[in-house]
Amino acid sequence: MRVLILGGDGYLGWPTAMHLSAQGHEVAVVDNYLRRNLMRNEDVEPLYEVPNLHERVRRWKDVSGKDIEVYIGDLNSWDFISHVFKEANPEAIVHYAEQPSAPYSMLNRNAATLTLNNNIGVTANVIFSVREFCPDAHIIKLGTMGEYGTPNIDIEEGWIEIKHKGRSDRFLYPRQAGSLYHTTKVMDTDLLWFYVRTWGLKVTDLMQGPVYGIHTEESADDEGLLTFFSYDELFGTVLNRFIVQAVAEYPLTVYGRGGQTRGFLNIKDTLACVRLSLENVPEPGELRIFNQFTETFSVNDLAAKVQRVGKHLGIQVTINNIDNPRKEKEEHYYNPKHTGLIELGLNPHILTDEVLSEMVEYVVRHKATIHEHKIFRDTNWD
Ligand code: USQ
Repeated sequence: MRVLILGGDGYLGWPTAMHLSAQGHEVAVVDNYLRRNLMRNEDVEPLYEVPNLHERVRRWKDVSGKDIEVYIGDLNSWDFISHVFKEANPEAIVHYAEQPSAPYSMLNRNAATLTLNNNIGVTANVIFSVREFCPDAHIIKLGTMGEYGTPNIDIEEGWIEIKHKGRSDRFLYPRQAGSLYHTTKVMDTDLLWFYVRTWGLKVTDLMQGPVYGIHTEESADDEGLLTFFSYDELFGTVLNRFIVQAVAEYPLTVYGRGGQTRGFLNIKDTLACVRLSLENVPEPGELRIFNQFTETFSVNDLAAKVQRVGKHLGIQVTINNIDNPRKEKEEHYYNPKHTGLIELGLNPHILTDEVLSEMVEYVVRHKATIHEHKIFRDTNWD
């Protein structure tokens, strides 16, 4: 398939581009380096430098023999996005092109408006571009499990049947996000659902949990193909952060009581989930929603695992319960369903001690470039 990957420079975007290219799809990537710029502006560059998209694509061609087209520009600009869609004529669009950080969205008013304008604006432009240039194309949108929040009932896979005064109907499962970033994802879902109903678009919305991991199959032959590895408070996800903290012998930053529970997945499974969604196309007029994670853990569970693995590797890991900078429940019920992607054929990579050890050992090689001041800066929801 001809696939356009929006946000193709990101933590997930670049590995997805290589994975789909390796599987024989014709891939083009689009990015405006928003995340790179935000990381530089906020002084939170990742653990090691990664080459720009043009260089990444050259390296990929060297190891795989396959071409990936690159477009650099802002998808919020109609001139730019319409040029890209006309030229690439995609059959599927993987939409990652969003400001991806919850803490960044809560930093200040500028960060909040950037998140709102970028995330909602790009999603709207994607919808209008599909309608105008490729109405049969399938939009695969990266949403987040955080759209649901942590309700005191089971979380269904996108939809819920509600019985009320003797009648019943099917609705989007209630959403109640915990940050402005997560709220923009709720707004995206609403926008997509409106245009699915109105224009009969084909959409898959992937409610993804926090991702961990560094290596994917496609990055095995050249370290220059590795994705960003962020460990800072703004752009690093919790398990990646804990691994770097362990290596730096910095006490693990468990926020509050640490009972916050989320659905996690290995970056390799993100790629598999996106490919399975791509290769199993929904019907026109269908908003298909999958809960994209493989295992649930509390923050305390993760800290204990990292501590145990650290001990085996001769690293003494300490855990520090610090005042929670976020507004979130620290102990709660959490039982989200996640069968849709398994039914499509997902074969999960489980978080074993071996997987954790490999990550720790890789980070040890980069210990010299860990900067402690990036680890915690107390970005507060207040
Ligand atoms: N946490 C800590 N200590 C830390 C960092 C995080 O205790 O040093 C806690 C947070 O308070 C939260 C949980 O760990 O309860 C997860 O935090 P996170 O930073 O790994 O994840 P989050 O901010 O929710 O966002 C990440 C990605 C985002 C994605 C989301 C999926 O950055 O793009 O949408 O995971 S989910 O969490 O399911 O909404």
